[in-house]
Amino acid sequence: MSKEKVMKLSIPEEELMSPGHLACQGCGATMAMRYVLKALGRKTVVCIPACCWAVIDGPFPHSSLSVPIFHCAFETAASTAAGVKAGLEMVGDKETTVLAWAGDGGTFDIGLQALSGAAERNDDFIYVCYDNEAYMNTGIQRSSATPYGAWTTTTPVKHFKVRPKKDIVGILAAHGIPYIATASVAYPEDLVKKARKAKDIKGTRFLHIYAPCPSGWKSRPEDTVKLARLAVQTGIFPLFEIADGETTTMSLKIEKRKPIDDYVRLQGRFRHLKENEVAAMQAEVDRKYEKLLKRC
Ligand SMILES: Cc1ncc(C[n+]2csc(CCOP(=O)(O)OP(=O)(O)O)c2C)c(N)n1
Ligand code: SF4
Ligand SMILES: [Mg+2]
Repeated sequence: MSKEKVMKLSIPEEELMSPGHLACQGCGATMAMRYVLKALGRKTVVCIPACCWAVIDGPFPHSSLSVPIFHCAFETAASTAAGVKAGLEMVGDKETTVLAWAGDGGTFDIGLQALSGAAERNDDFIYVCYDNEAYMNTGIQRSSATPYGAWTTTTPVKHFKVRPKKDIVGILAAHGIPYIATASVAYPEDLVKKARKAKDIKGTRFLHIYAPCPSGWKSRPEDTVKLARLAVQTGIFPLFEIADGETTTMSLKIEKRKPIDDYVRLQGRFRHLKENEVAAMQAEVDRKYEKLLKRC
């Protein structure tokens, strides 16, 4: 018998997303969708509000996804998903996973009311927010997910964003929903594991996926995974899970976090920042990371 080692892939081979989609080169949001669909499988319906992903899948009757898509209004990802789930149950389908798929603008800002309502009712669907930290589809406007220091077209260099990123995970945790996880396109095994875990839980499940955007971050398409990895390794975007709004578990504890300099340097949206401003950013990352560790 051969002693050759066989590597076991934890990511399903089946592709539910085809090439030929309409995203920019190096789009993190596209990688996020590919991994999540691999985890959830064919029996999935996706509800997509206005966002880059409303364009990426292609014009009707074409689609880069092999699952049904329900395009809905910008603010309605969660209420649409709740309605689709109720409709499926009415016709006796209890198996299909309903996936609300929205950007940070559609989640942190305009869709927050619908999401809060669904989370309070514990409606039964998975909500993914792919976070590229601005309203990218309409030309890079600031959202409440945009971090301190970033340039956007509505926070120009001389008036860069001075407010911090909104704590969306904290807001969802306050609703006491059964499952929340952060995930990154740089850690696909962890991402797929979390999406699979979410699939097997009932109630509102929220995945916050970090998805670099070369066009909006003014970064190189080939640096997308590097940036997503640096965000985790610096503590800017830690990977963790929260069960029932209470129990917080780190998925990957970074013993020696990297300084944020490399992460900042690779992105044109931070190019204007002075040393003291980067230092302020670093101090805030340190403070938030220590706070998170205390919760675990
Ligand atoms: C009610 C409403 N307001 C504004 C818009 C215009 N609009 C479409 S997509 C979009 C930006 C979406 O940003 P985000 O949710 O972060 O997704 P991204 O484009 O970054 O993928 C905006 C402002 C709209 N379609 N409907
Ligand atoms: S603008 Fe950004 S999020 Fe939108 S398709 Fe291009 S890379 Fe992806
Ligand atoms: Mg966005």
